Amino acid sequence: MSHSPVRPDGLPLSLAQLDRCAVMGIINVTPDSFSDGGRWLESSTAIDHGFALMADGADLVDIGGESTRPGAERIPEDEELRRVIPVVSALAQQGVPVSIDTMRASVARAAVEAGAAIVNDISGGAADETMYAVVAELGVPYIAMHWRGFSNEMEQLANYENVVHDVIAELMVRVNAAQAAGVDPRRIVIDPGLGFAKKAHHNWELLRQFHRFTELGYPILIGAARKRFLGSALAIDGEPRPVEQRDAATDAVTVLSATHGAWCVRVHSPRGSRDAVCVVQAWKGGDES
Ligand code: PMM
Repeated sequence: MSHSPVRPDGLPLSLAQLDRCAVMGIINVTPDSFSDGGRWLESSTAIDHGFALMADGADLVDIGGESTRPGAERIPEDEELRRVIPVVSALAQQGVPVSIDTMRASVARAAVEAGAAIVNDISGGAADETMYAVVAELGVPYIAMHWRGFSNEMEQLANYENVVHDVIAELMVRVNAAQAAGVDPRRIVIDPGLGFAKKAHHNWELLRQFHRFTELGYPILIGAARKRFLGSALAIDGEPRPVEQRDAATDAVTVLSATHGAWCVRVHSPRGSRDAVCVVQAWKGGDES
């Protein structure tokens, strides 16, 4: 029996051969992301950080130029391109598997032309009507996240009848539209979008019912890293745990995600998650060594 998670077709070899949950290291080339904003804004520091993430256990890196923190305003397309393309290109040239975190088809295209192997679209195609056609043409794996609106409005959109049912229904609308526009269904990854138009209890309910997502048959990506709901779960006397002290909690989510069959976890600090996914794999019996 295979213990490998369901993964998308079309991955670079190093990821296609992986028999465990993959660990994606995050590079936010932004001045204002909630956890690492401003730290990697210079291309050279972002590139160095990419190599450091790989040395620290990441299997791939996710490069984004637009902050998605609640309340953030959008940036112009040329600014997004200026931030991400040199970083994508330098890392991809050195053989690092790269995914591009963007809601813009033009940025996705430029990044793939610069060497990116995966498109990670937090809007699941809802922010740019040309995204699906471009992804279909590029032929790369496509991560479609559940999303209800841009960062400056998402706090007001966190209302659900039944969060698991609603998120799956809305995500499937996007996935079906992607397929109708020519995206290969075997290249689609789904992501419940933790923290995006979701309150803490919504995130926990989505994680609690992880099996409802695996039942859909698509590979799954989980992005819980250092998010606010983890800070609240660790609060003492109502004081949330500070952002930079949430990595152990992130790694705990990694253990559970990998146990439940996630294809990939997206994290800031890969070492703990890498160790965690190796332990889960050994526990499941996937490692014969
Ligand atoms: N979260 C953030 C950004 N991009 N992409 C996917 N697929 N899933 C996520 O949960 C996700 C994402 C925001 O977190 P950050 O500011 O720490 O990068």
